[in-house]
Amino acid sequence: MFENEYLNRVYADVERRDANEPEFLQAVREVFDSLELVVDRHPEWEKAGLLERFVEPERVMEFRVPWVDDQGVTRVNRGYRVQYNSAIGPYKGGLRFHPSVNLSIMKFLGFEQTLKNSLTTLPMGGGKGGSDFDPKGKSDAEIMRFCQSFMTELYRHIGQFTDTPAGDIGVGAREIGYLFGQYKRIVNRFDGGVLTGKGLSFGGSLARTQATGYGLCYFSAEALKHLKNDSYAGKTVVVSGSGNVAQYAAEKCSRLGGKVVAMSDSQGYIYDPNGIDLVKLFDIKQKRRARISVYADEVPGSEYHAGCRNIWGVKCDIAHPCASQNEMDAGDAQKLVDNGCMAVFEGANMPLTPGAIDIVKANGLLYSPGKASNAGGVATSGLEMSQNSIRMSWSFDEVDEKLHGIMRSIYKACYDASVECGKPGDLMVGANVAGFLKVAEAMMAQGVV
Ligand code: NDP
Ligand code: 2IT
Repeated sequence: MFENEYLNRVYADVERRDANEPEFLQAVREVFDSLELVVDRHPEWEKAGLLERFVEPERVMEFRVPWVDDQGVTRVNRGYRVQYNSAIGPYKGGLRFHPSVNLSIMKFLGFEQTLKNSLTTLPMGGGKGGSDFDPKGKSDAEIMRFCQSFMTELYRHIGQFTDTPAGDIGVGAREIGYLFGQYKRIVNRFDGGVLTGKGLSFGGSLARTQATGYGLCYFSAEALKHLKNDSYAGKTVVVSGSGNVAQYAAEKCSRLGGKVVAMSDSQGYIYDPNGIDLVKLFDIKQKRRARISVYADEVPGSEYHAGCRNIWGVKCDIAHPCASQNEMDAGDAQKLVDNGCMAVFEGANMPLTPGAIDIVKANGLLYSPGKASNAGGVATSGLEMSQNSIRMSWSFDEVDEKLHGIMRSIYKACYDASVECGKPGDLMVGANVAGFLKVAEAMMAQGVV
């Protein structure tokens, strides 16, 4: 499967031990494909069991989360925290509340987060957590009781020098607020650095809410400029999802001159040939927490179509998948190609299946993996921790400028590594190799731990 025997052997072991974890295997395989280009140069890795250690999370917690719903019925969910790798800093990464959450998804996200955090230039290791709890249709009181129960177990595993969770799918400012409140109550300490994505009144950073979406567009603009001497100006853009990442990606690329004509949720997508009205969209999603179909009910000239995958049939120049893993398969990617799309930049984590990546790359589209292009969120979480440590808060523009600089340097690191590997412009290879080399160096320096 791989040309290198060491990669083959380690991958075969992962495949055997983690046979029931398809998303984790998918993430490992993609990275190993890229490492093929550097592993021969590092015979010391095999001797130190580096890859064997890298594919094993340092620690996995799985726990019961009991809570009582508004009818007085006891419910039980499963909670997780995967402390994947702490070679370059304390574990850092989001919490996901979604019914699909399982160990495979937690591990793939922790694995990706480790490489992503390495690319940010900040000292953060990788972790991820969450629960199969479904926030949809739950009252505020139910969400609060669930978050309190979740934190009642999680608190003993986290801390600013140990592990700092944040948001991800289904976990936004409201949930982080409830989680922080319960943490503070249990430990009797205002330890701001224990969670990021906090509200602005209790230690949150300006621009963290916007950071993943904005960062995605800063990265993409850099790639468009450097590789194609082009920009968002005049481009038609499709953004899947309509959550935190999608909303602010849509806002930033519109500001940079793109026209976003389609967005989605897990049930369907909207098409608005005039460009999505973001004030309306933010009102529907942030204030009313309603389905995206409401947009088509309220905006003349727009349409709603059932089936979120069909969004990839909408003609566009640039595609930003910002919903969830494996949301675009080979057939979807082929539709983008057939419609003349020039670039796919990932906002979500692993939104393209391996088949979709093959098609996008084989047809010469620009492509960036989420671990590079969506790293602005966690990078700004790192900036939130810095502000908490120095007990100061920076202005929106200061944080945004730092974020912009970080995204530029991530792009440069990916591009430089792609050149180094003899694949100039292959940002997937560049991200995997650049992200891994820093973690590898730190792991080698710290001995067999
Ligand atoms: P949100 O919960 O705010 O939004 C998620 C969006 O994706 C919703 O529109 C949701 O639709 C849709 N969605 C979720 N699951 C699926 C699915 N299985 N199929 C189709 N659509 C789905 O999450 P975020 O915007 O925070 O996260 C989106 C992606 O970005 C995730 O992959 C996340 O890991 C990644 N990411 C997030 C960062 C952050 O800072 N928040 C940072 C970096 C990456 P519906 O409402 O119908 O469920
Ligand atoms: O996938 C991700 O990078 C996130 N969900 C953000 C993690 C963080 O710690 O801000």
